Amino acid sequence: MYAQMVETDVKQIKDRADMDAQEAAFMQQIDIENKIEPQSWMPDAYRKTLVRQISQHAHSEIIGMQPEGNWLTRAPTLKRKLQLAAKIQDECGHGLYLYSAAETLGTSRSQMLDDLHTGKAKYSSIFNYPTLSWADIGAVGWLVDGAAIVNQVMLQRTSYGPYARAMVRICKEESFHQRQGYELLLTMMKQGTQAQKDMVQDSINRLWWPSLMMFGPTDDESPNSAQSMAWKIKRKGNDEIRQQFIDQTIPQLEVLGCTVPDPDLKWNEATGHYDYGTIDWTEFFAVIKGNGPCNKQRLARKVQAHENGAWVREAAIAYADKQANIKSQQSNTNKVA
Ligand code: BYC
Repeated sequence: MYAQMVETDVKQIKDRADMDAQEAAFMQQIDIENKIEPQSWMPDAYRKTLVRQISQHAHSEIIGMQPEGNWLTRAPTLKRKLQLAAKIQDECGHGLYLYSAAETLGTSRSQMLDDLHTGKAKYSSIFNYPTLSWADIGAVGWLVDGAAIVNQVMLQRTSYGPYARAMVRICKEESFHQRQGYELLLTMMKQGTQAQKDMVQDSINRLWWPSLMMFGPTDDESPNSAQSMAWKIKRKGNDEIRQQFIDQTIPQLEVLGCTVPDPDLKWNEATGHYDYGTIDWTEFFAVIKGNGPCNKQRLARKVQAHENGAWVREAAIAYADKQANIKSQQSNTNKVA
């Protein structure tokens, strides 16, 4: 699983002097901040890069429902259960918008799902970690959705119109998710027992580093960043948004009264940012190659759900065929009359 990089032909950035008139005109649209739309001409590699990123983003939203669904039946109050159910439903909606956005590039949903189910397409590394306690639900909302928002706010300005527009609504919903997660943790820290406070700290200890990994490898190890930034698919590099996330999250951590498992984390007056320790990239690459704690379980569950849903797809197709037949019979009758 995940042994290969998705081939998008972007090993090096093309020099403007080597572009034909069509590609130069495309780059000019990018330069002047015009959105690229489904009917616009675009280089094949731009299309493939977007299909790769948008479909992987969609898969992340869909697989991301699993670690949260794990706690749905064990939510401590009705209010928390409703919040969690609403959040999971939102993630599903995000996945569906994003599949639709990717379909405008000429791929099909069944192709994207096949790529996910056969391990060819990735999804966010973070969802290969387990949710072991109720506090993890708060930490997923606060840290995971928090990290996702930093990235997605930037993607609202991505150069491909359907992706940028999908991001606007998604960001609004992710902000709600982030706040519900933080409020959940704050309640446990301010009103909880010592055992509940320990549960919050334990959750942050386990999810802190995986959350930082969500932004992808360092810029010098990121094969796609340079070209994606030249095309304005990405507006900032992986390291810049990771830093932005750390800078905005640490003051919130202090309000919670918790710590992160990083002895090197400290405010740097000179740079105006937090310094932080080295991320374990060996762990990251193992997880994205399919060897994280929950990869096999997540994928098996997804494939099983897809197989269990076959009858729904068949029924929907049969219904659509029946309606189409009725319509065509009616139009034939009208013609005869
Ligand atoms: N996990 O060249 P790079 C959510 C891969 S879900 C797995 O830097 P790029 C939520 C990368 O794909 C939010 N793989 O890549 C849902 C590439 O491999 P391929 C999810 C990763 O694309 C439910 C290779 O490593 N958000 O909000 O320029 C509940 C080299 O990387 C990861 C998105 O998907 C990773 N963390 O930059 C709660 C945002 N990082 O594909 C919350 C959209 C890197 O060449 N995606 N890889 O084989 C992006 O913005 C970019 O794809 C990334 C990576 C910044 C993630």
